[in-house]
Amino acid sequence: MPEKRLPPGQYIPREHTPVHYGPVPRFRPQRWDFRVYGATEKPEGHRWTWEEFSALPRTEVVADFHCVTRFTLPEVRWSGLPAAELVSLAPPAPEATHVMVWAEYGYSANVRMDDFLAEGVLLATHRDGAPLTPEHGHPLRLVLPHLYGWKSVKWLRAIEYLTGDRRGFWEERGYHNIADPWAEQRYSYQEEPGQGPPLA
Ligand SMILES: Nc1nc2c(c(=O)[nH]1)N[C@H]1C(S)=C(S)[C@@H](COP(=O)(O)O)O[C@H]1N2
Ligand SMILES: [Mo]
Repeated sequence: MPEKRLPPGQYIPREHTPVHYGPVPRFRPQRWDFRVYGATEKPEGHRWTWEEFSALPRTEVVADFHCVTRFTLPEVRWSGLPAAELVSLAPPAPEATHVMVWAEYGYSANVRMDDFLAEGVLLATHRDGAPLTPEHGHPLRLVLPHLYGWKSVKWLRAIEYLTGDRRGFWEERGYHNIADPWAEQRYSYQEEPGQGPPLA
């Protein structure tokens, strides 16, 4: 088999263990909703119940998944609603430049609108053909395969359109604002001019 290229500093682990900060939330379908708010075209924003959200169209994406702790999971198969479809169902105001992705318990990650609209970005309900397990984000998570994994927010509850950038949970705690694994954008100090990737 030809060797596939990995982003710099990454390796393929023997096992996969879930990675997250804090406990796994319990899914309560009656209470769950998904919202799009902030700089939306429609001032009142958008809201879906679990039943409504489950009826939205699904697409499959197969992509490598890169965690900043240096492991890469090869060829994970996700299915869900493409983020670009969500944006057409819930259009942003023309001034929107970024999105804040919100999870249960206040975890968040910021992304540029162009990264959110990129090909392969999904609001995923399934992984490798089965519904997400609780540890991997059930019932809904974002998947942004072209950025480090901390931006692939599990237990997704809302998208907030922003008219300017604001840092999310890890971006405020020393991690890079953009998080491109191919450019090895791991830490926030690399955003300073003249700071390259960290030494191994
Ligand atoms: N809500 C939430 N989402 C999260 C995290 C988290 O702590 N909370 N951790 C992130 C990190 S660092 C990674 S690498 C991936 C891991 O996804 P997995 O556990 O399904 O492999 O989830 C991301 N999504
Ligand atoms: Mo991660």
